[in-house]
Amino acid sequence: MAQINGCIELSVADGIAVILADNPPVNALGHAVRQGLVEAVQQAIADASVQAIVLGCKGRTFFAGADITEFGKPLQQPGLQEVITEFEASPKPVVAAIFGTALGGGLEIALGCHFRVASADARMGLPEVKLGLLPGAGGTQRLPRLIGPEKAVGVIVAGAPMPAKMALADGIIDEIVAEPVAGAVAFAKRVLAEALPLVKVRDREEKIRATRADPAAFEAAAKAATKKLAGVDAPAACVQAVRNAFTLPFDEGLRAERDLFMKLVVGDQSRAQRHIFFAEREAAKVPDMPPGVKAAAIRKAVVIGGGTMGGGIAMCFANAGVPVSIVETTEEFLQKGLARIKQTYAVSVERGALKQDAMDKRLALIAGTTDWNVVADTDIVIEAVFEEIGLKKEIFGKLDRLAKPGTLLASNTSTLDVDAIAQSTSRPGDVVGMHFFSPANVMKLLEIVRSKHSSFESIATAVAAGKLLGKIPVVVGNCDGFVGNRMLARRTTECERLLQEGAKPQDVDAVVQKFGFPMGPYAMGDLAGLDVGWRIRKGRGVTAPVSDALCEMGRFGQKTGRGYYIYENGSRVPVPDPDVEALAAKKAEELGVKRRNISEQEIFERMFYPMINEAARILEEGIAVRASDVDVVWAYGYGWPVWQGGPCFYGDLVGAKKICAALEHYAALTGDAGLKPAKLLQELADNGGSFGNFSLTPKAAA
Ligand code: 3H9
Repeated sequence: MAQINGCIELSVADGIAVILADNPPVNALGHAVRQGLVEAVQQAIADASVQAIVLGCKGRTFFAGADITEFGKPLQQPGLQEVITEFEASPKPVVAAIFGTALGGGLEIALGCHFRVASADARMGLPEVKLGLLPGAGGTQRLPRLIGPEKAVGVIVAGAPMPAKMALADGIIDEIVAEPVAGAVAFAKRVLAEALPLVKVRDREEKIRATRADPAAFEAAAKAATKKLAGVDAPAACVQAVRNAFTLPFDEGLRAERDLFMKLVVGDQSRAQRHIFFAEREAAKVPDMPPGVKAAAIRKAVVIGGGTMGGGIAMCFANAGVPVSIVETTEEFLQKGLARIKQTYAVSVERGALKQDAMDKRLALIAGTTDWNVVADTDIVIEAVFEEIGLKKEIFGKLDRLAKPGTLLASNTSTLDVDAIAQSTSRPGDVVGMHFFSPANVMKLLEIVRSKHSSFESIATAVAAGKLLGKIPVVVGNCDGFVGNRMLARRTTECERLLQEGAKPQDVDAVVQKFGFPMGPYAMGDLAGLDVGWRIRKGRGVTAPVSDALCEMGRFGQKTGRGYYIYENGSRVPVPDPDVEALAAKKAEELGVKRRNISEQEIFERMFYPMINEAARILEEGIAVRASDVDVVWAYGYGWPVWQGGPCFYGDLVGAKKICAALEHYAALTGDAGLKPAKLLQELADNGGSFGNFSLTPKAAA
């Protein structure tokens, strides 16, 4: 065996050269890997004893793509396209041995091999679009030649990986094998024995010929794939690159692909999406966590409260294969809650998103009871009852008496004081907040709220539980509304003010949607139910005159057919309502607020800058330890478009100076000192700093 460099080795046995990469954790195709691969394949080609070559990986996966950390830096040769060309041009057959996740450049290098085998549980795909990119190492030219441009455009624009079985059916791989490298070696020997021709994917024309003659089906597929992606650059570039596969000769298509890739990789959208990729992985890391702290195993769970949130959380456990019991106060509430869960699963089955037997398995994992003693034998309890501190304290007192030592006691509170909840037990260290987002079984974000008492073991267990449930955990500090809702409150305040000052809900929603949010704040309020915020306001003794008046009229949003908008006959499409405008005008008059035309620019700034300002306060106080954590919260909990990178990333793009100036203006305009620039934001403005370079020790550990 020859060690080519730190990550590539080459061995020859029985006339077959095996090239193995070892670049933990995911065998990303970084510079050393690319360099080693070229050297290895050239040696194998030059070695007269070698008749065929196998390309595989050590560790947990075949190449999971190009090394994303290298993007945006000067390319160190050889580039991935050059590496692939070396393999493709080999006069000796090359077989890729796929396992784990062959993604992006990983699949592209496999497509440059003459044959591909994969283990049954392997997954492969071209997810570059999720990083704001397109496959830049031949994927857009080779995949259409294997599966046809119509299918390829869907696969590349969606960026979703496919299982080996599907890849086999589509002709992406040639065989499913029990063990990747041994299977690939056996396959290579068969290629030699049967003298199979070495047809390069680049030379295959049969799947693109028909599209070249009549591209109508391709154009329709491209339109369908990009339907909801207006304003995002990468999907359109993917489409153009795949179109090139049947309109241009291969080498020209490859050059055009590289040009499109280079343009995207330096753009703000891809930078934003790459930022979110790494931010998501960073968010669960707790900087002051001592080494060696272990998360407790989660084998059984209890959820207190079978309402919408409780039911959704119970579904998360069942979906992850963990038995869960729901505790309710009465049999009637319990049955109602269980029926809602069943109904939610049934809708998924109807839509074809879930198989009936999977639904049955999940339902079998969910039990319900009115007997609190079930708490005595569980690893985690998540309380999901009404947002009422007295009630929560009472429940935690009870949990304290009943739960075995070491059980993680979590509250799904969205705003309340987790320190106070923890103090209602004799084991405050075991208490954390686990704030799920609605619908809990769908939304990826999980805010893990560490109180000043939370032990590191509890935090680690909560993070591990979040990952087990397929969530993206972000560890945050304890304050009113934590990270997400605290920032949202700033936007909500501006929403009320803008109505009084003369903006219409549809104008504001249009601005927020144009930025890329799936919904504007008023349509969102109508969907969630306006009574929720009304109740919270009443509890806190605050008013929002227009919104309060709507609620007093029984206009709670979609569920009552009227809210900020009208919803006729059960429709979910918001229709603007002149009555709301009239109501806003009336309230403005009562309050002495002068109404005026409000520009799109002002709406935009008032929707986004106060939130960015609040993010700065949140960072100052150590409620979030990284600006990127704030971005993850907004991307995964509130629909902030990933190609806009999150509030802090976006704030850096605009620049703290510009935001501070606008905030000073709006603070003067509204008389709200809370709109004045936060200390940190002002510092960034004064010193030319950025959120991206901000760091702070977490509050709880300070
Ligand atoms: C591409 O290929 C472009 C080409 O078309 C053209 C080029 C010219 N690079 O996710 P995990 C790190 S674009 C660098 O927690 P899992 C990750 O940050 C690429 N680093 O593990 C983390 O680091 P840390 C197309 C990477 O088991 C660690 O590895 N490929 C890369 O849950 C573990 O990651 C993709 O988009 C990378 N490519 O999931 C695939 N990938 O431990 C992106 C991961 O310091 N990767 N890291 O936090 C994934 O989807 C998942 O990581 C994967 C494993 C499914 C592979």
